[in-house]
Amino acid sequence: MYEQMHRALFDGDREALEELVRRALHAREPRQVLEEGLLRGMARVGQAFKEGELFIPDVILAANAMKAAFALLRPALGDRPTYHRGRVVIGTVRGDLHDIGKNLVSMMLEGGGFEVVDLGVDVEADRFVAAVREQAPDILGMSALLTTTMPEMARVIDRLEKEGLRSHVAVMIGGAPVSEAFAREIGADAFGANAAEAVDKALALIGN
Ligand code: B12
Repeated sequence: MYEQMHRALFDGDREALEELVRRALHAREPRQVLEEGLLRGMARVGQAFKEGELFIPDVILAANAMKAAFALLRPALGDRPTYHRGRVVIGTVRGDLHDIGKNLVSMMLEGGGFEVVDLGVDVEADRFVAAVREQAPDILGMSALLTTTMPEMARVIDRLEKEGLRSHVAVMIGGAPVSEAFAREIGADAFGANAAEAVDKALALIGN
């Protein structure tokens, strides 16, 4: 069944993927469907893109199918009784339009009991700063998938410092090219390698 999901992602076949996810949810754990079905499938799409087997339009179709499948999984993942643990403002940094990972992190954080304010993609430093001022989140999450947009994370942290807001919010960063070392280098408080780790790190940051 997971193999079929990977195939549907490869083919960008949204309807087939949705149907497979609906069926899987009767028999499997939602978290397993997410990890074994969708995430592993998307990793294979990424690999095929890198090797020139798939092209950008294929990846966009796969991404759209993935989004639709997430939407079906979301209620199942968030089904457990949750309570308000803290607020997270999250976004993909300026110049970067990748949002699949960020959306997944948002979804898992919500499932983990956090209130999430999602600023979307291509978010300017000014907007991050304004959101921290207005929403007073416990955590600011930033995502970057391009090596060229990673420095934008440092710029946002600088701006928070200049505005006197840095001590009011913990900063957590992630995205495929981002690392623990980079997080330390730019003065972020945490790095999450994947959505599950993002939840663990967020809980640690708020002292849970
Ligand atoms: C899908 C995709 C696209 C889609 C994006 C669709 C969308 N709505 O997101 C499209 C086709 C639009 C696209 C465009 C481009 N892309 Co692209 N894309 C990818 C691809 C194949 C998969 C990314 C993905 O969604 N992965 C699945 C998710 C679940 O994983 P993730 O994003 O890593 O997120 C996880 C963790 O990183 C972490 N995480 C992520 N964010 C955060 C945030 C926090 C706070 C935390 C704690 C954790 C966390 O948790 C997530 C869940 O587990 C990658 C290849 C790859 N292997 O990453 C290339 C890739 C990122 N793209 C790349 C490139 C070059 C581009 C383009 C420049 C291509 C072009 N020539 O136009 C454009 C740039 C557009 C722009 N300005 O942003 C390169 C980047 C190379 C580099 N070193 O910078 C990659 C690596 C492909 C490659 N090997 O060349 N892309």
